[in-house]
Amino acid sequence: MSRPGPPSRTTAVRPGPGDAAPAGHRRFLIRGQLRRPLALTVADLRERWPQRRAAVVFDCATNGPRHHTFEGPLLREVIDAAGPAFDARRRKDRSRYLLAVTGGDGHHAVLSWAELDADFGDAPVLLATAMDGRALDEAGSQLVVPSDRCGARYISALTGIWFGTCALPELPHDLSPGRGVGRF
Ligand SMILES: Nc1nc2c(c(=O)[nH]1)N[C@H]1C(S)=C(S)[C@@H](COP(=O)(O)O)O[C@H]1N2
Ligand SMILES: [Mo]
Repeated sequence: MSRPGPPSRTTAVRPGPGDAAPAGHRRFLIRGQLRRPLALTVADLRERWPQRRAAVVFDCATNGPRHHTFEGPLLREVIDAAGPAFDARRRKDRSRYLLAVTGGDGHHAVLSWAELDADFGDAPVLLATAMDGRALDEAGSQLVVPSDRCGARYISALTGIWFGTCALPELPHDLSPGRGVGRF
């Protein structure tokens, strides 16, 4: 005998991007000023790009030093596949772009494209597919910034990367000495 009752929450709640997918099939989104935004699983990161390895040490104010070995593609190559909106032939144009990287708990941090770009900082920043030999399909990808001494940008359980430029705040018209300095 069926009992009347409230509809099950699973039919009433609309899942957010990837929420309903089983762990390991969750996608994180690469969006922003891109010609081909991407929704990727950790398996996609492993299969579609060459894998690099980085042995890193990073430090946390509360936890002390951490030693890990990560594998995964270069973030630069993944963003390249998404078709950045800049003029690739012009270094000055490339130098204006930012990436905001977000974890599942809301922790986020920014990188500049120039940190990654081979003509500027050339940092081998990875989107990890494995940590210390264990696949990250269940946990989610992790940002790896080998040149960072602090752990804050080793963002785990990635849910998204935004790529683009920021509009500068408008400058006041009056820039005479002593006027407005410190307010812009
Ligand atoms: N998603 C997420 N990633 C994060 C953080 C966080 O709060 N959320 N904290 C960062 C900081 S401040 C440090 S020091 C390292 C700590 O890494 P551990 O947990 O492996 O020691 O994770 C980084 N990645
Ligand atoms: Mo930290």
